[in-house]
Amino acid sequence: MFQARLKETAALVQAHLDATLAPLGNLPVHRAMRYASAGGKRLRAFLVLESARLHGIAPQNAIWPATAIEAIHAYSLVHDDLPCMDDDDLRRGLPTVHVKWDETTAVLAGDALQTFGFECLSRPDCHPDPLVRADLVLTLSRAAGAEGMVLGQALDIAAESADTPLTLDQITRLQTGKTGALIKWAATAGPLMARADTAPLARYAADLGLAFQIADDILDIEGDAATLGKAVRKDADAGKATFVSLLGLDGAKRRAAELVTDACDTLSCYGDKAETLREAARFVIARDS
Ligand code: GRG
Repeated sequence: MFQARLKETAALVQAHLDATLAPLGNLPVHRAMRYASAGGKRLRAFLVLESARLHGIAPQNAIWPATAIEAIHAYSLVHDDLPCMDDDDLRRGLPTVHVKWDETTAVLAGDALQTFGFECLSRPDCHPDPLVRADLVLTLSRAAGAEGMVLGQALDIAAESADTPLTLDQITRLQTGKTGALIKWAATAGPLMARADTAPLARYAADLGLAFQIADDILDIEGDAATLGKAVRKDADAGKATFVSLLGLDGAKRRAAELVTDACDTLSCYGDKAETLREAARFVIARDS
């Protein structure tokens, strides 16, 4: 069920991105936006659509926050790949934007994908109630910004030149921002749109986000570069503290499995209706890309 829903999500989001980005021109920045927002697993969009489905939100409304979160995620990857950040040549199996075009185009395409994400949330088609739209914008701004993803990225960059490796608590705080904040927003988009309690899905997503990052650290060691579509062993070779370096490979796998069990238990209030989200949590630590 989960694999089918994820595939369905990928097709829906791609079609929606194609339609909404088509009216833009054909300058390098526009082509780079289309290029950078194509592909990927679409896990964050899936979380939006599934949490919306759980709360009875119509798919034609939920597709807007699903597209928004994938645009913001794409911007973060384009900027993360820049030479001044993680300096990567390969993303989703293809040359990164600054390699295919140049750094200026990559910075601008990332900037424009970010503003496009917020535009998606602000459009009346996203939700009939302007207060709900404003709340979606407010919460995603916080998740993506200086208290969320950008904070996580800044802590990660600061750690590279620190004298001592980060502790487990520090890595957890860093990753809660860097990877976790967007995942949490995606999973709570449904209750936000329905003006319902976000707490159960926020707890589920906090565990899921950490499990996702631990799985990413494990894939950096055990994964295959061709399957992942990006370089591997970058963290290990740079001597960076990760969940694997701190917990060991087996310890990291055990911790990820515990987090997934906790994430699934948190959804008990939704009963069987949340089974696809439970499957998603199990997928996050079993994935090979
Ligand atoms: C530049 C402000 C700024 C932030 C960048 C998210 C991020 C912060 C950097 C990405 C670096 C990275 C590889 C982090 C590991 C976790 C992660 C976000 C992996 C990529 O997400 P997936 O696996 O990618 O969902 P796809 O391609 O499937 O969308």
